[in-house]
Amino acid sequence: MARILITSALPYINGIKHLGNLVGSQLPADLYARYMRERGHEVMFICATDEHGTPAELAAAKTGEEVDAYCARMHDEQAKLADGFRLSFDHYGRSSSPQNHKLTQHFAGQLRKNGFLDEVSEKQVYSVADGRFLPDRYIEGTCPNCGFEDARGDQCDNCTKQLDPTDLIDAHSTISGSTDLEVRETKHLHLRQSLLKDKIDAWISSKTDWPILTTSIAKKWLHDGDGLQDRGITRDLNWGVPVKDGENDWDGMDGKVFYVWFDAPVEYIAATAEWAEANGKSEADWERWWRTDKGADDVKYVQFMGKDNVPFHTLSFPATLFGSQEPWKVVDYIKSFNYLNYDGGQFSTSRGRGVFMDQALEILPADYWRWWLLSHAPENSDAEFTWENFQGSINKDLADVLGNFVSRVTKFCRSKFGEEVPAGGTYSDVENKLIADLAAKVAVYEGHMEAMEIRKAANELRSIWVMGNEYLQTAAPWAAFKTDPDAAAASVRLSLNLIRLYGVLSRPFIPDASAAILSDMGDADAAWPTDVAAAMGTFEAGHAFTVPAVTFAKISDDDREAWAEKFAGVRT
Ligand code: B3M
Ligand code: ZN
Repeated sequence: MARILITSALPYINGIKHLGNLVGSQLPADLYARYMRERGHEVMFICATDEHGTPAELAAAKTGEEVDAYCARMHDEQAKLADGFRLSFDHYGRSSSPQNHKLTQHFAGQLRKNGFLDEVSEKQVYSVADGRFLPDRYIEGTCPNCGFEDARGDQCDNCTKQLDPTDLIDAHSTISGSTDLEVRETKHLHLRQSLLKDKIDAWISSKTDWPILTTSIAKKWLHDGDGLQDRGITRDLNWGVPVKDGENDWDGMDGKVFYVWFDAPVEYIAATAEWAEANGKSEADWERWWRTDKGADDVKYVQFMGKDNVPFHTLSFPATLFGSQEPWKVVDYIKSFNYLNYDGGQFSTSRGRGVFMDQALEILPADYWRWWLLSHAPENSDAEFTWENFQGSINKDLADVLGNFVSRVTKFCRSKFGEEVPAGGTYSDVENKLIADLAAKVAVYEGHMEAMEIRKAANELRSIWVMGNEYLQTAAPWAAFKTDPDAAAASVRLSLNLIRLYGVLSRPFIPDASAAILSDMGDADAAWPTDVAAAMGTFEAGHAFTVPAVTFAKISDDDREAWAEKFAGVRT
């Protein structure tokens, strides 16, 4: 039994996330967490809302709420949706928590003590029209690296380069659109990432098993151009973690807060401390996940995120942890994702384009979305959501293959033998071969789940479902029943065990449907089939079940068209 720490990139607080966000980190992280728990490992699965920065301030200003009230409300809303999608976090924290304030200030103090912070008098963009300093995200312009015209002040979404606002060409305020921008002097803290370049470089190079998507982005920013740059980690904002050196004030830093990307990853740790407090645990209980001097040396730490978050997790956050010169756990594996597009364009929060988490749950159960999103996860390239594809996958995989098998077998059994596993007959070569084939395929499925090869795992699971229908075609118990009822009984017995097996294997992907199937089959707590042959003999003659109600309803053409139209515009 291993100990596995899993974190998903923290969703920004400002607004409901869309399905592209969901499949880019939280949902695959949940799949992995569920699977690892199934296999008996000790899992700590952490997520939180990322609550600082200007986006939160401006979103609150829009609704007329105080920013802390806005964040509290939106946190609850996002937590409810996470629950709706059955994201099985051990804790869903808040980056505005006291724990995160304390830890973030602690890291800054360590970095200062160890010589990794510079106090720099910095030139900052001031918008005369807006009467304020403009934080990164409120300045847009052309990327000096790739020429992309809508690059943001902190990062180019096109080439992923981390930027400073003054790098942009033709910069303008996104608040007023004004180009009347002045550069004024103010003091800020810089994290001297460049001093840690060799250490980070050696660390990344040692990660030979990481996805190419992850290491290629990291290496690009380590080696391209001038290499790893020092980065400003403070901002002139009211909302955020006040700049302090541990618990002490910091000269000349009044009114400044840490940059949201400095405190957000620290929240992975702080949220685990929040978990401890919320559950009546001790400091040692969370430290054993995070401090290698306190038990975390045998933890496997896996992070999930979209590709745009990779630079911060491979360079900036490790720089904070290494620079602290304290024994913090650093990530062991980073699973990153490309983008999911929506019907010929991008999902977009700011433009309200696509399907958002709340809307999705209003029209269909979570399992439908989980299955489609995970089986189409944008692993090796960008993927695209279309309503046709969605309808096709759901109707085929869930309704025709899995749902139909469950329903045919249980209904046939009820009509001929009643709602209990029938006695009589023995498994023939056909059944024994099926069991052997299943065992081999389950091993392949487990390998893909272990390796976080999500599409491959979904494909394997689907092909395991298909085997049931193929078997039914061959064994044809409805025909056998007339001539050899014992053979029919054996077929049905095997098929009922197969439904149970499907229920367990499918649980990480479609937890609600699996739980309903297993409960109807009279084995709600069925354990993972470590021995497939033995698992296929679990239900013996006489075991009672009830025919599950419709497990998956098909999506009609009318529904599809109505939804395509409903979600064609922008969300207001
Ligand atoms: N909130 C960006 C995003 O949601 C950011 C991730 C923080 S992870 C520490 O894409
Ligand atoms: Zn660029």
